[in-house]
Amino acid sequence: MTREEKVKFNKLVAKNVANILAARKITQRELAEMVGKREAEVSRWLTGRNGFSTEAIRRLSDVLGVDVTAPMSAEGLRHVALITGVTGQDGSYLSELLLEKGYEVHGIIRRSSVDFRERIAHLEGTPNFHLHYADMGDSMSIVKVIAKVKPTEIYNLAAQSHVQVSFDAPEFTADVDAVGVLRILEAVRACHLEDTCRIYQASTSELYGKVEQVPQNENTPFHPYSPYAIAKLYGFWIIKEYREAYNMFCCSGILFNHESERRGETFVTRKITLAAARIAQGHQDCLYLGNLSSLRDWGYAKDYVECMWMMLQQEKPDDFVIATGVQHSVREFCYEAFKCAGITLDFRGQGLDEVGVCIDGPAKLVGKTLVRVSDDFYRPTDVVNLWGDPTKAKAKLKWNPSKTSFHELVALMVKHDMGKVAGEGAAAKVRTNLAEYLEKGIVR
Ligand code: NAP
Ligand code: F7E
Repeated sequence: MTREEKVKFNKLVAKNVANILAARKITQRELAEMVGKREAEVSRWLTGRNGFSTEAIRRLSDVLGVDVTAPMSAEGLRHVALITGVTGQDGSYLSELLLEKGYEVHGIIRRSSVDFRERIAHLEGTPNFHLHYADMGDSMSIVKVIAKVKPTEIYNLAAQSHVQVSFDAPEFTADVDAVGVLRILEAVRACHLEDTCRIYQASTSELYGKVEQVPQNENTPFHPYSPYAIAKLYGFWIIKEYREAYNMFCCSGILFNHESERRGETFVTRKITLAAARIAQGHQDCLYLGNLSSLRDWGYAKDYVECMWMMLQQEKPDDFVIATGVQHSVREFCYEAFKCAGITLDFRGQGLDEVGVCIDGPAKLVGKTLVRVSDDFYRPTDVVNLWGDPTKAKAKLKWNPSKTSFHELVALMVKHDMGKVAGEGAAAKVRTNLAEYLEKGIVR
């Protein structure tokens, strides 16, 4: 440890011990008796200036029954989060948020033939950030991690999260997205943590599917419309069931689409922002999309992970719709993204014949068709009218759905991808070329 780290460490231990004493109404004299030291010595410890010997830390941890070196809340409670899906878009932002809040953060990762975990690479090696191998399809691996980590909060974000892919791999999607939730719940019970561990389940606006009401709130009936949504419906209900049957603190966040610079490249927003950047820089000729009229309520992922945490800090477990309350079409997202890349599009025609033509921008692009529709990107059943009503989250969680506007979201994604493409150059060209895309089996 450097001198600076030592000072920080001593301060943390001193603060933890002081918090525990206050929460449990233990005096310094009583603590001195418990550890077999003079009160003056204990008093010096608590200033945090003199430092703690290894022996002092062991004694304090023993008598107080808690690791006094671990991050804790002001009430002297451990703050240990386990995040499944830590390598994903939301998992990476949530890790950053919880680390900032002083949590000990543990994440579940799967073995992959490629070792680089792009979204969390900057966190690896950070104190308080730990990774464990497990798989949502493997009960024992989940039990082992939960038994070892003893989390106080679990954020279950792991999922096969691509709707189109759920038509291609429906059984895997059901196993991970539905039964996986049950595995987490049962593991918590098997480890006897059901009274102390709070659980967040990543539910989704896809539950509303073939919508029966707009905008959608917590009372809107569900009509799931894909294998993904049907698996997630099981997750939603099993969370509710364990809340009622076993009095467990389980919450579902019914999150509407949320995007970012870290969004997977085959979701429509990121596919568009990357394509706009590549087309603007001459690395791609045309962007092929599916249903341009599909409507979504798009928010910024960084704002949404805050809500996950807020839900678990409530007095009572509950479910919340998280959305911006503003709706746009895929076509509008596309127009806005190209505009941010310096290209003005005009959409002409209908259905499969609709095209986006450049009417203003770099001279070599004006008059060219830059967006086309391909039925390869249409789904067997598509959800086309999602629009969330975040009134409950605003009132109860005091969450601000307007923190990042649609325009700001598109702009920050395009800015990021303009930089990424400039850095990668032509090497990135093949990734969104239609033939390559299909050939790689990324989509049907
Ligand atoms: P994402 O980027 O696709 O991340 C999914 C995560 O799940 C990845 O870390 C992935 O690991 C992990 N995972 C998949 N299968 C697994 C398995 N068998 N065992 C262990 N881990 C597994 O998704 P996201 O956008 O961050 O979304 C997070 C959660 O919110 C998901 O449950 C999603 O369904 C839900 N959701 C998302 C949105 C949205 O708009 N983003 C909206 C509503 C709900 P690898 O990196 O190894 O693949
Ligand atoms: O599609 C249409 C497509 O794949 C949005 C996941 O995070 O949010 C996400 O699911 C819309 C659909 O997201 C293309 O048909 C048109 O109507 O970006 P997406 P999603 O299906 O809404 C929910 C809330 C989740 O829970 C999921 O985990 O855009 N669309 N053309 C296209 N979609 C894609 N992917 N590619 C196209 O070319």
